[in-house]
Amino acid sequence: MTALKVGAAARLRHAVMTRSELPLALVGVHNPLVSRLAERAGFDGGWLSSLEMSAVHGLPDRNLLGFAEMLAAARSIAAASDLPLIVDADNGYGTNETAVRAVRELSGSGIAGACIEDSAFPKRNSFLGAGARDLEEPEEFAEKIADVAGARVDPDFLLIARTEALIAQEGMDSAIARATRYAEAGADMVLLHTRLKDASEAIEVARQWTSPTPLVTVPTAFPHLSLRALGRLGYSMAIYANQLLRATVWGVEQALASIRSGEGAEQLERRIIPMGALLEISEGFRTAERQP
Ligand code: SPV
Ligand code: MG
Repeated sequence: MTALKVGAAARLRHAVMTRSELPLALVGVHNPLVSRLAERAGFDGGWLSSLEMSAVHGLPDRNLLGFAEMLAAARSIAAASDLPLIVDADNGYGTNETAVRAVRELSGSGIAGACIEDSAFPKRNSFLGAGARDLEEPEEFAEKIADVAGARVDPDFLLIARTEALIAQEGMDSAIARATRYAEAGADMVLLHTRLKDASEAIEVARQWTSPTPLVTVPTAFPHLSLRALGRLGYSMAIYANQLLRATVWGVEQALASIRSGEGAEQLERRIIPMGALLEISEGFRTAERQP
């Protein structure tokens, strides 16, 4: 299994380097089934989101979910399909040492890459509350990036450095300076996260970014920008981080309401996938069992 998944990092790295005008499209995959469906739908990779995994575990996204839980989820999700998986490793779970351990374990487990952000411990989700939040000092975080870059077991393991400078309202100059420093420290890609709905920051980031290190975006706040539009701006990868869990919650709530309405499950039966389709998916899992 490990040997096959080492290939996932190489495939994803190759895809980043050789992509044409469209950015690679990654999608949040919160369990092996969803990852399998995303692969079937033609996505380039999966994203193991800290927000989605925290929510799935009944926790807020505040560094409460530990690395061991993320690693276990990452391994089972990566084993279920050939979809390369990037793990959202938050701030590396505290110190440089905890971040190094995370990257060493992930890169030795067939995971394709990890994203590490400069939020101080404990982080909180970027969409939670407005304004100031604590970040690590740029030099301190650059050292963390250099440390984890050197700790990779698989040299193809893709390292995304993420700055929360725009979320923390430090300004564009600081965000660009931080990302530049993190790229110099050894990140393969950089993500300057923004939640401005008019996409003005995302547009400005791409306009000001002159380094050859490819840019990643999480377009949650600006869904009106198509993948093609993001590519035209200069982005190499777009991560649709939480749409599938939001769709899941939406579907589950509709189903719950329908059954509770007193009509039993008859109405619902017409709107959900038939049993045969679910069995086909689950039988596919069994027969496509992967061996190294
Ligand atoms: C996540 O999916 O957990 C992310 C992206 O880090 S965001 O929720 O926008 O912070
Ligand atoms: Mg996260």
